[in-house]
Amino acid sequence: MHSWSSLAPHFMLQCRIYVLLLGICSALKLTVPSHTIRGIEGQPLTLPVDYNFNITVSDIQIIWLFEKPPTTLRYLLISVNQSVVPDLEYRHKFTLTPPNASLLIKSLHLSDEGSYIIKINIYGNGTIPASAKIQVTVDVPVTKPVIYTEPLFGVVENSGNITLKCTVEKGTRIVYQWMKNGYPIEASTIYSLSANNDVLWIAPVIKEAIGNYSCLAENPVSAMESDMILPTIYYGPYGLTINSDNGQKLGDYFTVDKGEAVQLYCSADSNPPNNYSWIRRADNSTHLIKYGRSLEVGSEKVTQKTEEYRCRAVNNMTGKWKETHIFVIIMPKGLEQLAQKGKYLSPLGIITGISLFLIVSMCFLTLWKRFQPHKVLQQKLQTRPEADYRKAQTISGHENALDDFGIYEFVAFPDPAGISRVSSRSVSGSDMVHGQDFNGTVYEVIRHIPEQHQEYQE
Ligand SMILES: *[C@@H]1O[C@H](CO)[C@@H](O)[C@H](O)[C@H]1NC(C)=O
Ligand SMILES: *[C@@H]1O[C@H](CO)[C@@H](O)[C@H](O)[C@H]1NC(C)=O
Ligand SMILES: *[C@@H]1O[C@H](CO)[C@@H](O)[C@H](O)[C@H]1NC(C)=O
Ligand SMILES: *[C@@H]1O[C@H](CO)[C@@H](O)[C@H](O)[C@H]1NC(C)=O
Ligand SMILES: *[C@@H]1O[C@H](CO)[C@@H](O)[C@H](O)[C@H]1NC(C)=O
Ligand SMILES: *[C@@H]1O[C@H](CO)[C@@H](O)[C@H](O)[C@H]1NC(C)=O
Ligand SMILES: *[C@@H]1O[C@H](CO)[C@@H](O)[C@H](O)[C@H]1NC(C)=O
Ligand SMILES: *[C@@H]1O[C@H](CO)[C@@H](O)[C@H](O)[C@H]1NC(C)=O
Ligand SMILES: *[C@@H]1O[C@H](CO)[C@@H](O)[C@H](O)[C@H]1NC(C)=O
Ligand SMILES: CC(=O)N[C@H]1CO[C@H](CO)[C@@H](O)[C@@H]1O
Repeated sequence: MHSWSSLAPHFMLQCRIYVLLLGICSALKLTVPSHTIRGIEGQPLTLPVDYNFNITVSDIQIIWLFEKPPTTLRYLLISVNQSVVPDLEYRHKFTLTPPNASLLIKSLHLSDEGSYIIKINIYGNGTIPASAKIQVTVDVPVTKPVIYTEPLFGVVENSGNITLKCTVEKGTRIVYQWMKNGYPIEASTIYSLSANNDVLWIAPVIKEAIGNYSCLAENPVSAMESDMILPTIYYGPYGLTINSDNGQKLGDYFTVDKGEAVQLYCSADSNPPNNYSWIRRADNSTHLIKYGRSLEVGSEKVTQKTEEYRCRAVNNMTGKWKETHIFVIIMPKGLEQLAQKGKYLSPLGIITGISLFLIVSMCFLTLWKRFQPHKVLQQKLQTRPEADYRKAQTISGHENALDDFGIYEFVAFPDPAGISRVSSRSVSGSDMVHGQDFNGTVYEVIRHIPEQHQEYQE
């Protein structure tokens, strides 16, 4: 029998305090572990109940009642001692095994939702009653949600909207949550949600909206997540650039050794992939060279010292296109070596070297002007150190140092933008040589050839 041996001493103490304060303590103690129980439709459910008493009793009566607000109280079953008398209407539904007061519901239906009331009476020296109420909710588990997308095909950035609808076949009390790449989505400038969150609108559609979308459907008894969907958003082209794995790039300029070829790659971010085309610009006219991402420019194809190539990226879904250009400069072998050296020497070193060379050249010019005869000069040149002679050759590319006579102008440009302004202007009667150092300074050496019989002042 339930007896009082199971009562812990501290409970007795607590109970005495309750008696003093509230006067609610009794010889019968009825407890329910949980006042709210969530059940699943079609499954059995136990409503657990515990009770204790510390007096000797002859009869134990257990009564279960059901209450659903619009309807009146319904009687389910009653037990006295070991015998159970169910309401015949619910005979197959509820089970009780006295003296255990817990009620077993065999198979839950949505209609079983409501309040279950238990009343226990013990009869010994008088009758002592106790009762409790348990709230039961019944839910249908959610099935895996499916997302419907509208439109079915892609949407062009900034010119459409996307509707995602989360649907579940079964489930009660569903709470929807949209996720992008696994993170919950809140309403924002591009996202709006329906009242119950089952529909997500993306408007305006922007590139940043691209991601894996999923829908989480939850209720008190289950949670299911849909498969991810990746809406198609057409965008771009963005960030058009031209690159090369060989050749040296400085701003818009690529240098290529004479006799070698440079491989140019054009790239821009877009969906669907861009359709690339290459255009060569010579004088004022442009020629479409080829379609495709890459272009090989052989230095022999570059008819001028500097040639402009344009890459155009076209996204045929967005209807947008971008174009960028680069200049390919053919480096004579000698100057390339000098430029290479410039990588290891300080820019100041190169400048000093060239300045020295210019001063020497100026001295020769003066000497030449003063002692007209070529022969004297020729002899003097032959006595020059071999190193100086070779240096002159490397800069000019000419065989004879005599051809190097002229007025040299040294111009330095601190930025690559400066080049285009100068190099596009043709300087008549002069040669132009480009050079560069790694700091971004670009310099040019311009040689003016004076008229044979013109007096040169200064
Ligand atoms: C039973 O317990 C209650 C408090 O829990 C106490 O007031 C009562 O005196 C007890 N009765 C007996 C017979 O021990
Ligand atoms: C319950 O059992 C007790 C003894 O255990 C007995 O005295 C009493 O009559 C029984 N009550 C009923 C309704 O059978
Ligand atoms: C009463 O019955 C329920 C369900 O059948 C069970 O879980 C529980 O352990 C039982 N309690 C006792 C005291 O036997
Ligand atoms: C029965 O209750 C009366 C008063 O309610 C009390 O005087 C008497 O002692 C009780 N008898 C037993 C056996 O608990
Ligand atoms: C979304 O686009 C449809 C037509 O495709 C249009 O009827 C609807 O108003 C648009 N909704 C929003 C929020 O822009
Ligand atoms: C979407 O998910 C797929 C597979 O998990 C992954 O490969 C892809 O990179 C994801 N896309 C985005 C935009 O996160
Ligand atoms: C790019 O577009 C042109 C004309 O629009 C077409 O002839 C060419 O085949 C396209 N190239 C690719 C790779 O789609
Ligand atoms: C290039 O075009 C400009 C104006 O568009 C014109 O003034 C110039 O003469 C043209 N040059 C050549 C070489 O065709
Ligand atoms: C867009 O370009 C792709 C290749 O880049 C091609 O397959 C497709 O047919 C083109 N669509 C239209 C409408 O031009
Ligand atoms: C573009 C660049 O790096 N310029 C630097 C060149 O070097 C001077 C000092 O030597 C710096 O002040 C510039 O910023």
